[in-house]
Amino acid sequence: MLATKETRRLAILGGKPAFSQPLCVGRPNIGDRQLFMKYISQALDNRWLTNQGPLVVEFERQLSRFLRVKHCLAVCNATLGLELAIRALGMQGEVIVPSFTFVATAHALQWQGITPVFADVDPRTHTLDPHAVERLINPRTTGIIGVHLWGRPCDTDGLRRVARKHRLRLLYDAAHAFGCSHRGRMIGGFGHAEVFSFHATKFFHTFEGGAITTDDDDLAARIRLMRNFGFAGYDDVVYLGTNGKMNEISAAMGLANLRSLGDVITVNYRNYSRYRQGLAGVPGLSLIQYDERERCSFQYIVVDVDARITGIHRDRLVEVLHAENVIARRYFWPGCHRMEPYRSLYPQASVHLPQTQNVADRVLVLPTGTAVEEHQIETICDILRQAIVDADAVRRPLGPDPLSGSTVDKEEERALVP
Ligand code: T4K
Repeated sequence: MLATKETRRLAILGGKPAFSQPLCVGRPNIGDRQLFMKYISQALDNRWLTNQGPLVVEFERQLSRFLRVKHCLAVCNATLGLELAIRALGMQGEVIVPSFTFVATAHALQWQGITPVFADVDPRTHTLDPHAVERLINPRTTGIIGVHLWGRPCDTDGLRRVARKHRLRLLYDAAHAFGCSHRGRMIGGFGHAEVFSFHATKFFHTFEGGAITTDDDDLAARIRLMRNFGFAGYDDVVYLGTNGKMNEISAAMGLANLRSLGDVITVNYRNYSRYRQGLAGVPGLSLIQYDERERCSFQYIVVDVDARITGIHRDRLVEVLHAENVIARRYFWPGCHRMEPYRSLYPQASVHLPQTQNVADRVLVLPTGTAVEEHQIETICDILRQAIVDADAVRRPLGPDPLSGSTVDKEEERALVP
């Protein structure tokens, strides 16, 4: 039996919650406030608040330098950034994406009448499996969108090989991968373009925001036009466009947060190490690892739960943690293909997605970032240990475990009947 450091009654079993306030995944990191206020003051003095103002221009300049890419285009959020990049790359018909991602990756396609075709992931890396991608290619396929999930890089060589062989456009959703490198090269420079998210819940943020990066001059020129309604001059609209601009307040936050980037990553790494120690030797729980030879933000603490060993399903552990005020998340359960409109539109998608369903059923994301203290991490690890020790007692009030996600559910079963 597993030893616990201190036996306290779990809140789910009637004990007092370990935390009086919710401890969330995605609590924003706040950098240098004074610097942020200084930039805001500048923007107000300038009376220049949006439309490619001086702070956005400076922000883009610093980002291109940091990411070592030719073009960096700041946008109002990554979802719109994906939509712009998809359209500017001329993707149409069908585009292959993972289902194991935030739903925005798929929505950015469906929103503009392009069919997202869901390919399976590699269960070790949680990113697109190039072989699975290749099996889904047909004459309607025009592109591939890989997602560097958790900041861990896709198999960029494998995807490039498939894209080249079939003359497909290759875009990366790098929403999680700001500040990360792959084989010594910063993410931002792979594929035809990459899209970052700077949403408040990302370790580096601009309240809302994002950026598209590319080394392709023509593509950058098209996106620049599209981002601003297609305006080439005061009265001169030369292209179909939308409003994808970043404002000066967001750029101010970005510039201030760039200065604190190193400090935040140090805290994230400290937290990751604490979790690694705290969960070491807990049977059935394994922390996903980052390659420490590369640059990495360590912004997601992702635990794989093997319920056959823990004796308690991932979903039950989430309930245990929520009762303690630890708002752990099941990102990205149940997979996009099981969310609307995809669930109704493509009811047979799960046939190709055994690994996605398996991984989505096991993964647990825990709080980290500058809002989380080391002693709180120790407590979270203790709660998880204790839940496993008390698995039988915990399962009783919560009822039977949920069915495995890899089981075809009734609706899907009906859809499969010819
Ligand atoms: N591609 C991928 C792979 C993505 O993960 C995302 C976004 C995108 C594309 C699209 O990027 P954007 O268009 O958003 O730039 C959150 C974020 O809203 C979303 O940006 C992010 N991925 C996703 C992984 O997480 P939710 O629905 O889980 O957010 P929510 O509102 O539950 O917030 C999470 C927790 O953060 C809350 O429990 C409380 C805390 N929080 C949140 C905010 C906004 C705070 O403490 N303060 C705050 O200001 O999606």
